[in-house]
Amino acid sequence: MEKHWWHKATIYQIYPRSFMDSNGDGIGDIKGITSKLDYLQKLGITAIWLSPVYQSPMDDNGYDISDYEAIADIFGDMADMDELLAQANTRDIKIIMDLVVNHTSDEHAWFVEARQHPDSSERDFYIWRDQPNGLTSTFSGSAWQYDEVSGQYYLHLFSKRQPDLNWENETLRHKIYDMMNFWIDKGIGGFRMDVIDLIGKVPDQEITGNGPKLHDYLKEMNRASFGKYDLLTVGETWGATPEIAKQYSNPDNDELSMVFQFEHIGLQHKPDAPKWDFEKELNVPALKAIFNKWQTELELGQGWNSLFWNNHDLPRVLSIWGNTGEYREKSAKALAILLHLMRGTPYIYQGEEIGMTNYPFQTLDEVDDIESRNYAAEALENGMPIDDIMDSIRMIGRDNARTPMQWTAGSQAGFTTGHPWLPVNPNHERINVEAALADPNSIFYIYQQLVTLRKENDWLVDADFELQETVDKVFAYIRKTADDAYLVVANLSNQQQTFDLPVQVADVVITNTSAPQALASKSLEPWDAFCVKLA
Ligand code: TEU
Ligand code: CA
Repeated sequence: MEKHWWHKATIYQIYPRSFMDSNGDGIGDIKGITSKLDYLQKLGITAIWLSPVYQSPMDDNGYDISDYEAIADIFGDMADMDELLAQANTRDIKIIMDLVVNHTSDEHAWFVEARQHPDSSERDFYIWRDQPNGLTSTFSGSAWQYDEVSGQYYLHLFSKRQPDLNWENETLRHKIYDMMNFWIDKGIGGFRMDVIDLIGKVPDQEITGNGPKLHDYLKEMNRASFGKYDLLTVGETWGATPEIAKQYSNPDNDELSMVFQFEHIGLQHKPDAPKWDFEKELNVPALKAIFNKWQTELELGQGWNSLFWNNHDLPRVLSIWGNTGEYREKSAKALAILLHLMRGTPYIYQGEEIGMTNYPFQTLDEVDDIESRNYAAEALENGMPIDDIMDSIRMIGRDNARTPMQWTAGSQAGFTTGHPWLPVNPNHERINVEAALADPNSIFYIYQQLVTLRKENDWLVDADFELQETVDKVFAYIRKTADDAYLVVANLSNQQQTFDLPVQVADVVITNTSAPQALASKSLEPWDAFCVKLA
């Protein structure tokens, strides 16, 4: 299998609004990111996935783009972006841009023209119908918005201010490819592709994900833009199965490098229920089965996966699946060791490396995210008690991932000298970068060690995955090559668990406990996790 740089890379996701504010307006910005590159270089990551910084009315915090080739004023300007690229590249850190091309903002020039002039060529860049059908928006309500200028409805699978693009229109597609080449020519390291599985939609048949022309469009995009370069392209594909993931990421298919699939994340809510109907406890056996499927059915050379617990849309993993009390640090290390030693490219979401947690939102007016606000409005209308609504938002609302990065124990966690756009978590007094760097046993140094292990060990890419039979709450697997075998074990519970696997240890690779003792005693303390090389 041809190896690429991203097979051994670890990627760090930055949500620019919340990472670092350089000018005191309470909003993170590009200069703030540049000022923290030395920290990221210390962590050892190879690339940054930068959530959108383009011009936007910020209806969905930048996932509603009004100009793909301009920087939003609150984040800085194109000179700042060029400086970030230059400063990152001198540190061998690539910048992966967020490509949001399922939809634009309703303030994009194309949509303004399309809406005002129904006979314009831009009209067909979007999806207009005389009557709505049953399609609904992820952000609540119908996916069709009536527009009085033309008396038609336009499609928006997300907010009313995010009209879906019509990928059937060839002119539109080539304008997207031109924009992608504008960014490629700036020396970026690749693209994360927002809800890319939706661009093949067939609205009249109410088909949204995995539409019939989806892979044709991706092959055309590959040929017209990134295919000529060694870039990382990762598609956000909520509905992917291992078979579909092979279509996207088989090197012979000339589509993408890898996918973000979310089957494990689906365990955060009840089956076939909206995310707000969250599961209170991690179903470890189900988690093992999902990872076993993905690790074995996406065979080496036939496709490639990402590995993640967190992103800007998800609750902090410690709050929903880990422990935020006495085992906060130990559970964070266990989850990191378990995930990063599988096959795939790991993604670290800002603050995950220091064990940041959800935020204790008290009232609705503390909540910013349009998805949560629309959910709350709809749920209130349906008579749901505000306390139940706030329970859901506190556990699984997207703002939990978007509270400011916690740099110090000081004022506003060192994120801003002004008033932050979203409140800083009070626990920043003990959970912050400064404290983490000063503590050799911090979560940070486990992540740093995992990042280095991946860079230095081919087995992390090549070795096969064999799930081990264990008690429910223990997740154990062996990574095996022709010559070596590595055992990874994690007790994903607050209780002691038995673990009896007769093995000979040749070497301890990484651990948050005393691995040999745990193996000898045939029992694991809460959140014990380790990797050992087998004799
Ligand atoms: O998210 C895709 C998406 O569907 C998520 O919004 C997800 O369904 C939901 O958050 C689950 O809680 C991408 C971006 O990551 C997200 O931030 C954007 O809001 C969305 O697309 C629209 O661009
Ligand atoms: Ca700022």
